Amino acid sequence: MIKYSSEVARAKSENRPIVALESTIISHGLPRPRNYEVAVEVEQIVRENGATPATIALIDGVIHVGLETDQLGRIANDDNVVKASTRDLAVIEMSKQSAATTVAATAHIAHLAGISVFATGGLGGVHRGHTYDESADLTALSTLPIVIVCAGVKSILDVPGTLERLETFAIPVLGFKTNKFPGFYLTDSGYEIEHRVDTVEQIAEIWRNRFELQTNNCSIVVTNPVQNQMDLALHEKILGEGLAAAEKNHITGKAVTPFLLEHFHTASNGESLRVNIDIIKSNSRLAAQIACAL
Ligand code: PSU
Ligand code: MN
Repeated sequence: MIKYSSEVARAKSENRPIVALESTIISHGLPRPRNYEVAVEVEQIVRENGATPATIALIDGVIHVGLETDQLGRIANDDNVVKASTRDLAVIEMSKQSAATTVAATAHIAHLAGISVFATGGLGGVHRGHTYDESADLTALSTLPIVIVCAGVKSILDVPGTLERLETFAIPVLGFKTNKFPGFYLTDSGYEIEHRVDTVEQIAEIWRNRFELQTNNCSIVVTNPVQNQMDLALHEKILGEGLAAAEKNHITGKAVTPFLLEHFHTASNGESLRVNIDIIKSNSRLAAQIACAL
């Protein structure tokens, strides 16, 4: 059911650390042509930090764990690539479409493939103002034992609402070298995190403790704040305009997040793009280090 890239197949057979990478950020989160370049650069960062990158996507209905260069190019550049969450996977296998996977779907496939560390930019979560718009990322992470490295949840979301949902799902949230919950484009969302860790060895110890305590049925969220954040006033202005534009244009369902991210990249003249790229690179580096420590 799963096709592995030669690189990932080798790492699996030699039992070496692997980092799963999602593909919706490539197809629907970053503009062309930077998206392809970033996807390649992120994989290289994982390798330089001692792990094997496994970018996950569906090509012509087949689940791929690890993409060859031409397949990465297809996910980045083909207009027919759809955004797939967990519920879409079986349908896309049947219809033989190509799809990029969200955090939820990527985490699911990573777990099937025996990979336990995963890097993304910002998690999905509870959307502002829309009571029932809550990313399936949250429910997926509530049932999958993996470590996910992110810069918090996307700042377009209802951050306190999302933190409450993470608590409900008993998903531990760790601040890497911080007690402030990161705000994706911003270093600090304005909300505190109870648990701070300063080394990857501490994360590995928590991972092992969970197995013994049998509190390992869900994910561990490791949050890694961006160093050089977006200008705060610019962020507020663009966010307000973006939310209003989404409402005015009746953007709903899975189109909401790509719409708002695209609005940010255009309206900020590439400033949010710079930050988003910093985030995904830094998270991939940390994920590789965690994979080695596990
Ligand atoms: N992080 C980013 N850019 C993205 C995403 C995460 O920096 O585009 C994607 C992830 O794939 C995540 C998805 O799962 O956005 C959330 O979409 P939704 O809100 O529709 O669940
Ligand atoms: Mn949604």
